[in-house]
Amino acid sequence: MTALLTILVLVFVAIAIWQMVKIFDLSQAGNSNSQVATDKDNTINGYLNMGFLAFIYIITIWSMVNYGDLPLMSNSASAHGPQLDNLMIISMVLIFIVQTITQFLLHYFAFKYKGEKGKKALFYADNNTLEFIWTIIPVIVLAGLIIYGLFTWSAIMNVNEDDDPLIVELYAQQFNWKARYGGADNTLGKANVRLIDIDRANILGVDESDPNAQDDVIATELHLPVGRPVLFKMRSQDVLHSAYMPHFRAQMNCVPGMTTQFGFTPTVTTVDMRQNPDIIDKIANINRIRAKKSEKLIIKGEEALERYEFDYLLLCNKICGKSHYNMQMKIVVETQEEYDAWMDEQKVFKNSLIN
Ligand SMILES: [Cu+2]
Repeated sequence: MTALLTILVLVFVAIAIWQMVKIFDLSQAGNSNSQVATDKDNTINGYLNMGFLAFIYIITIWSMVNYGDLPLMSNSASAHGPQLDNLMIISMVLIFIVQTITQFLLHYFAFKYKGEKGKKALFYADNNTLEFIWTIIPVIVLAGLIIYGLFTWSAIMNVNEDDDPLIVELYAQQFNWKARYGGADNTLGKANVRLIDIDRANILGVDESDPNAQDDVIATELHLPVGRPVLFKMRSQDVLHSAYMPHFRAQMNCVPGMTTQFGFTPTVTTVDMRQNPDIIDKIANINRIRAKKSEKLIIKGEEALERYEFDYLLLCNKICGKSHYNMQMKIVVETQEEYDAWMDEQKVFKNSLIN
């Protein structure tokens, strides 16, 4: 922060000096140095402008070589994930091509028609064919992208209730998540923040009189059986949060006072994802960085960092307060048997209350 402020102060001081020099120049009587650019000025600026174009291209290539390897971009873990990744990749490739060409044209024409003594601009009023072409091409491309996006969106958002999805409530509060399962009947009991009773450990405000609520299970880890559609019902206790499950290409706002929903089918178990070569590379890289940091920590007499192991995560993606960055819950995708075994260990709602 101090560094940023120092830089800002230096920038403002530089601007002030520059402005003062300009005022001084202008106030000189019998000013001989003209404000009109000479051919030499224009040529220098023309080449600087082309140099800037080269700089943009070089920095783009450099970024792609150094940061272009995004293993998570091609390893979605949900049934709809590949559709969304396709949409993303098509959009990015299109934007990249259009940007590369238009950026070049912008700089090239500025260079080609730079001011020169004796060169006069041609007055060219309009050309309907040209205008038609540069209107219709973006219209077709954009309409195609938007319609494709809308179809993808509705395919993802329309959860078929006939598939008997597992119903899970994601409950957001500053700054943690809880997952609530419907129990044997797969039906969530009614809940309302007004029913929260901390003294009795009813932390989600579940309605104790609702028969559907009795076998509900509240967990601090989100376990999902692989291959079964899940329908999430999101609630928030306090402010806007956003349930973000990047590996499953899922995100939905959690809004106080209403229930939102998002459904997906997990397709890869946590165990299988840990075996994925891209993920192994990524994790190895993270652990290399951790090992390097640990060396420094040990020299300082502090504890070394733990080895990192891959896990799916539910993150909060709305800045919701001071511990927002750490608002997360582990997601475990497992086989139906493992899921059932885990569920058997959980306490049902009616037995979790303090009387
Ligand atoms: Cu949050």
